[in-house]
Amino acid sequence: MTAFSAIHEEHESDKEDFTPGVEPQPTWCPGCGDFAVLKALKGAMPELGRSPEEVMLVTGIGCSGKLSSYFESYGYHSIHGRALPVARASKLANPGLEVIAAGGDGDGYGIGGNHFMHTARENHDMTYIVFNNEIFGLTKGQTSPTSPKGHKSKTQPSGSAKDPVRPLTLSLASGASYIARTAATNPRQAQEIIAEAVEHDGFAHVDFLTQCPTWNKDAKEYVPYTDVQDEYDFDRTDRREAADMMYEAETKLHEGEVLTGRFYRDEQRPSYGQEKRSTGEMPEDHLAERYFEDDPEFERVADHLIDRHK
Ligand SMILES: Cc1ncc(C[n+]2csc(CCOP(=O)(O)OP(=O)(O)O)c2C)c(N)n1
Ligand code: SF4
Ligand SMILES: [Mg+2]
Repeated sequence: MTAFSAIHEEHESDKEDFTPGVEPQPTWCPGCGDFAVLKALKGAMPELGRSPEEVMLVTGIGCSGKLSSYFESYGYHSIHGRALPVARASKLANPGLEVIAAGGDGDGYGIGGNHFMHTARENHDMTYIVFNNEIFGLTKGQTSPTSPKGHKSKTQPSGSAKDPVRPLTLSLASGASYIARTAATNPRQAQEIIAEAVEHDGFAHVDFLTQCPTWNKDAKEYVPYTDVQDEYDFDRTDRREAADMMYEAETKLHEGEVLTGRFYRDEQRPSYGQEKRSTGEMPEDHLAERYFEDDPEFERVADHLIDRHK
């Protein structure tokens, strides 16, 4: 196995293979929804037959950004709002990696909103998990782009005057080809959705509702939740029907009803990489391999990293 052919080989892995030797225990607060994302991700990977050396996890900054420290794989803890550009570069350089980006609502829908919009538009083949706790958690509870109107915080003591971002609608309008919402209180659905998102060829966006009991005490625990597939009759391959369903879910979230599930899927649209390779704009051989295949020092380091996981 080389650094460029790790993926698609047969693997038997266990969720414990994704627990790192260094910092195996997350330092999130008791009751934090972020634990559920880690659990779902660790559960989905063996289900898909993936092993740590096949995965690149890129995170932003926030409590959510710590995910890459607690998950064993290639990882990159980037800067606030910039997980997606790093994830895109990783996928372009080595399409043989399963690339996952993750970060908070402030990170992805606020400061990184521009990257979110264009990564979706270009349909880069990756999974993007947004930990949506409706506040800035790490910096102690300030109002975020998804905080509901009227939400009181240190930055908005009289209550937020602004309507929140509609993440699912924004994602659809931008061009994501797989869009789902799940919740920390719904672990089985969360694992299934993450597995589906990782398998999807194209930009897969998962809005993951993660309660923050420390700084967002007013927030709901995101229960009871309803799975839209069970309760609503809509065609998730139809943009208009998906858009209506998303609008309803986003409106109801702040009225106390949590609608989760799969909202949109487009299997037909080629991913950025597929499109570029089909027009000859991108080489068939991996860019990373092109630069490093003749470099003995790179090979030595790559082999060493891979040996660690054998
Ligand atoms: C460029 C930049 N601006 C601001 C900050 C300060 N900062 C760190 S985390 C954070 C907000 C995190 O909120 P969110 O993305 O929702 O993640 P959470 O902690 O809620 O998981 C901010 C504003 C920073 N690190 N870098
Ligand atoms: S501050 Fe909130 S989001 Fe951060 S670890 Fe604690 S509970 Fe989780
Ligand atoms: Mg947040």
